[in-house]
Amino acid sequence: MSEEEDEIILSELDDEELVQQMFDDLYDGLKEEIEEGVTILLDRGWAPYDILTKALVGGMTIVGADFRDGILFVPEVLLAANAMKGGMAILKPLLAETGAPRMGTMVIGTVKGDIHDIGKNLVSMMMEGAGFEVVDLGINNPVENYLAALEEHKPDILGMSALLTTTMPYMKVVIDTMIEQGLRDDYIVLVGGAPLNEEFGKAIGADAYCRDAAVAVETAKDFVSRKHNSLSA
Ligand code: B12
Repeated sequence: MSEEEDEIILSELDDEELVQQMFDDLYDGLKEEIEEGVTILLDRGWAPYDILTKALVGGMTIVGADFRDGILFVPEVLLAANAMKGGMAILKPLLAETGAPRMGTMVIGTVKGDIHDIGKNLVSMMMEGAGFEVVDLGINNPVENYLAALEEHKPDILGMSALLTTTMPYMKVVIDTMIEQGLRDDYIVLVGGAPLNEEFGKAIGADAYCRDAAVAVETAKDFVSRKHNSLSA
């Protein structure tokens, strides 16, 4: 890093400059700077959700584009992901602290062969903030993990995440196994991840594909209230 960059004092930047600087810091994988930036924006009255979407997800979108174009490589992206997680950790309790009424339970995990977890973690955070209890199975989950968690936690919703075109078909393996075991209709199945789309969600037999965490929350609320209404009818 050049001396000039060393001298940037984040707290002296206005909001717009700070967000731009956070994009750069995320790109450079500077976790402490990202944590500082998040704290400054919180002190300035920014809503945790806005910091998450505008500063962190916004920065990750730039990283994603340069990774796709071969400008960034796995080690750099891992550092950026680590910096993003540092910022997310500060926001997590704040997003969960909304005092929302209990909505239901969700089991969520990234499918077998896939280690991407930033999007899944974001969905978990937002769902918790909306009043759902979330059981997070982490990454690289074979079908057995999902089935064991369904059995143990009896959630309303099963959420699966996949970021690779090579791992997204595994979601169908999980759903087909649920069908074979007569379990499919007991759960609302939501799927997500950058390479998916609505058509894919339908084709594999999910209840819905959600393009981002905010849509996931709205969709989950909608399905859970429909489920409760149909049970009480
Ligand atoms: C960060 C990253 C990594 C990091 C992951 C770190 C981590 N802890 O997650 C590292 C460096 C480890 C990595 C590795 C690899 N990656 Co990668 N990675 C990315 C990158 C740049 C960003 C993903 C991300 O975090 N996005 C930000 C989050 C917030 O968005 P999101 O994940 O889409 O999640 C949102 C929605 O999709 C939705 N959602 C997500 N999950 C769920 C689940 C449910 C239930 C619901 C309802 C909604 C939902 O809500 C989320 C929040 O809004 C993407 C680029 C991209 N455009 O996606 C490539 C990308 C996914 N990776 C890619 C590749 C190729 C790889 C590697 C194979 C590279 C390699 N040569 O080794 C490996 C694979 C490792 C593996 N086996 O999984 C490709 C995939 C191409 C393809 N078509 O399959 C991409 C698209 C980059 C590219 N264009 O080339 N990667």
